[in-house]
Amino acid sequence: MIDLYTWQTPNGFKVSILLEELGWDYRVHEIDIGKDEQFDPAFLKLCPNNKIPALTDSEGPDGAPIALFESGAILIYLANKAGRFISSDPIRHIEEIQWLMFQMANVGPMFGQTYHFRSKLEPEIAYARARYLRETHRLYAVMNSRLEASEYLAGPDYGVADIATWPWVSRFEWHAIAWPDYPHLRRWFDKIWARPAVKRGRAVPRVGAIWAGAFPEQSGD
Ligand SMILES: N[C@@H](CCC(=O)N[C@@H](CS)C(=O)NCC(=O)O)C(=O)O
Repeated sequence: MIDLYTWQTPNGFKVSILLEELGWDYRVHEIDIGKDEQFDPAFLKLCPNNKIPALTDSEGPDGAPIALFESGAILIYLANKAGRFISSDPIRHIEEIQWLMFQMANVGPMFGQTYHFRSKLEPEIAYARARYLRETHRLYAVMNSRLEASEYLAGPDYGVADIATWPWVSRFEWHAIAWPDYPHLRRWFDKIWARPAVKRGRAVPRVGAIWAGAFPEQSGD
């Protein structure tokens, strides 16, 4: 049995989307980071870095249980176990890992900082706000260029790099973007959002009022 410890955030959605794509049974454990549940000693045993997501699999490698944290590692683990959403061809495989690392090292941290500083009002952080927003827009442009040349981020096939990146772009209303500047990214975004598994995974954990699921056009501010 797979147990997923998660919350309604982009890093959590990555794993629930992949599990929904795989169609595997899994139990969801809500870790409300707004209530600091990520610091609970029981959760820290699974993730010493006090961040969701974490995952346990009672049937890990060689049939032994395994506990994992870091969303990128969890995606690689699940995709390898399934033999899906990551290619076994050596070149395709490393391209998938490359774009997954691009998400883990760039899109996640920079978009996260943009949200953090744009949600604060103190004037002394104007520099930080501008710096991270600029970096966020640069990353939107990198993805847009890549998707002009490629159907999906890592190549012709939908895979873990897309599953890792899509939830972060789905928070585009935090990023003051003008969608007309990124037509290829928008094409990719809408195509992935049309997948039923993505809609199901984006709604995990199902707590409180779930976001309505309609993506309005955004012209920036
Ligand atoms: N690199 C980590 C980042 C995880 C992460 O930042 N999780 C956030 C939610 S999206 C969190 O749990 N924050 C709680 C905290 O920092 O205390 C991963 O990809 O798993």
